Amino acid sequence: MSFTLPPLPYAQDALAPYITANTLSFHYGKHHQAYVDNLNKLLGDSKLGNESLENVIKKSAKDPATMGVFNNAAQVWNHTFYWNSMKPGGGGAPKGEIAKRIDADFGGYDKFKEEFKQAGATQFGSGWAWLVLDGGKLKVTKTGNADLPLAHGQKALITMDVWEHAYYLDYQNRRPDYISTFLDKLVNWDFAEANL
Ligand code: MN3
Repeated sequence: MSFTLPPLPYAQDALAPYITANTLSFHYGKHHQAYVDNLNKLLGDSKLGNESLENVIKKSAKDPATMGVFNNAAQVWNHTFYWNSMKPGGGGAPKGEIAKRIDADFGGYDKFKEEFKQAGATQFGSGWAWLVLDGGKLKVTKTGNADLPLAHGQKALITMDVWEHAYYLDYQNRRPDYISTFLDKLVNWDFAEANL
């Protein structure tokens, strides 16, 4: 069995002008595809390849001998989760259960926003900013490179890619502008709520 690239949940130009089709053609079409291809190459005929992607991630985490498998498997998972963390016409403050939980655990949407922006802006080098459920409480976290909440016993609700390839074609070095745009125009709260 081998892993395949899941379809994007929208057209490549659907997030424009905030994230352009040009960015998605590279980020989804080249980077995400490369993680899938590398993972399949590294797994070869190994039995691990018959497991779910989540199990491959859990079983390869924290062992230096399987670091390549972990990095590529986690990046396959992270990117699929990231595409779903955005939608055309998304962004702004959430409604419903997720809004209540954000109010309860952060003291309001503005406080959450500040923390999430800070996490994304201060992740040194490549990585991810997350909204996670950790021990029944919502938290903002950041991870380096391919690392992800699943490897830390947390449940991911939303992620934002802060590797340069996620924003450089549209925002160059302006990572804070990309982060603000993600929150104001793109974030998919329906997805976060479904993950609760
Ligand atoms: Mn990426």
